[in-house]
Amino acid sequence: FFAALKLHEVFTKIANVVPQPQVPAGPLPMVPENQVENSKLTEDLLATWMKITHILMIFSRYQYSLNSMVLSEDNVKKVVKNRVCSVAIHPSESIIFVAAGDKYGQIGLWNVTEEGAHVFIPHNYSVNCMHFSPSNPAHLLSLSHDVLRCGDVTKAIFDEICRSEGSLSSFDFLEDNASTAIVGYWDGSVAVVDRRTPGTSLELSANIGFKITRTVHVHPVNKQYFVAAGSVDVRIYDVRYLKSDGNKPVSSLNGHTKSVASAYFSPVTGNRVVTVCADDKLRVYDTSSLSSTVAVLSTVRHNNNTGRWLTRFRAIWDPKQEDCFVVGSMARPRQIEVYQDTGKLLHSFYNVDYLGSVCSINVVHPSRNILVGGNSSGRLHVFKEQ
Ligand SMILES: *[C@@H]1O[C@H](CO)[C@@H](O)[C@H](O)[C@H]1NC(C)=O
Ligand SMILES: *[C@@H]1O[C@H](CO)[C@@H](O)[C@H](O)[C@H]1NC(C)=O
Ligand SMILES: *[C@@H]1O[C@H](CO)[C@@H](O)[C@H](O)[C@H]1NC(C)=O
Ligand SMILES: *[C@@H]1O[C@H](CO)[C@@H](O)[C@H](O)[C@H]1NC(C)=O
Ligand SMILES: CC(=O)N[C@H]1CO[C@H](CO)[C@@H](O)[C@@H]1O
Repeated sequence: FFAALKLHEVFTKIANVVPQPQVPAGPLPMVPENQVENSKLTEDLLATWMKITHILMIFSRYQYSLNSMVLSEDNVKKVVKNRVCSVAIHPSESIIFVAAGDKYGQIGLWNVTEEGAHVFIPHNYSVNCMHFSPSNPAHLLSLSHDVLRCGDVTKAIFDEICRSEGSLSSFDFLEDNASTAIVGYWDGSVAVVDRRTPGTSLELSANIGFKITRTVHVHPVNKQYFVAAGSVDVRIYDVRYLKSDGNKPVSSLNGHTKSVASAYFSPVTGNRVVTVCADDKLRVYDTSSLSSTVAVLSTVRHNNNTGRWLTRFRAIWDPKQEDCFVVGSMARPRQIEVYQDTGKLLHSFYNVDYLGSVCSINVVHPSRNILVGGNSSGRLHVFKEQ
């Protein structure tokens, strides 16, 4: 109590010494204390304040990060011999490490901060789909027509996970630990792979009534659901109820009038699916509740006429941004586009000096601002923050 009393006395004394405020009530002009000497510097300071605010107001933080990503000469490299059919990026935060799979079975690995890329040939046919294992990125899984392999750097082996008579198109993990996966077949069916069972055969092959299955993708939260996309069909199934025949979808994503190149769930909630269709449309569906038919949220006209020499476009979500996806483009100058799920074009990545071709296959780093685009002669282009 005495200490508090003392303190009170001290404050009263100080208050008596400090001069009374001279500032009038009401609005005051924003002029600095020693106006005459520093007027130019003050003007600059206030202009800077205005400018940085303006940038923040017209661009979201996300757009700001997209704008900061650039392509330099060093970050373009031929990594595989032929057309890029798949790309994967290692989740490392310090070193940019990418893998590209090509049309004739090559996998190129590239440490982007280094000169050379190194080519391996673990497949006989096109490498259609590739992912680093989410729980153990020492494993690079790669799928070609006849086989799914796991490149294990700790053993220096491209092991075989499953071998198939039918022709495989794509795969995705059913769990983060990558012990089971769903695979799609060009003949339309899908199958489950369980790595814990011995041998390299598939567990269950299921006819889902598709003519073609090009992509399969597992829901990020409810991992029993996967979306399959093929000719004009895009449907969501529950893997727990798959049987060899007579499978009924949980949901259908209707409206496609030509063949569909890809369908992927949004990365955090799975509340959206984006599709690319040969009818020149990108469609975003609202999959927040999985009723038998789900509604289209937005449609974007998008020239998909890649022709026979280029890989077809696949729109992929930015894993860091639940509502934005990335897709190649036929527009000139050559560019890679970023859209919001509302259909709004947010950003175009281009560089007239170093991006002179169409990038059909792209991948975005899970935590850093890095985008990798692959073209049809084995070249990768890495846009990154400087
Ligand atoms: C990759 O590049 C980084 C930066 O130059 C270097 O420190 C690292 O040793 C390289 N790693 C390999 C495996 O070449
Ligand atoms: C790749 O093709 C060669 C030549 O046709 C064949 O001998 C080999 O068995 C094939 N490899 C695999 C893994 O199927
Ligand atoms: C992988 O995860 C699933 C589901 O969480 C679990 O049932 C399974 O035992 C795990 N497998 C391994 C090898 O850890
Ligand atoms: C791929 O990119 C490289 C470098 O940007 C370019 O020289 C090459 O012509 C491109 N390939 C195709 C098929 O457009
Ligand atoms: C409208 C249109 O030109 N659609 C094209 C989209 O791309 C596919 C495949 O390249 C073509 O077959 C379609 O004609």
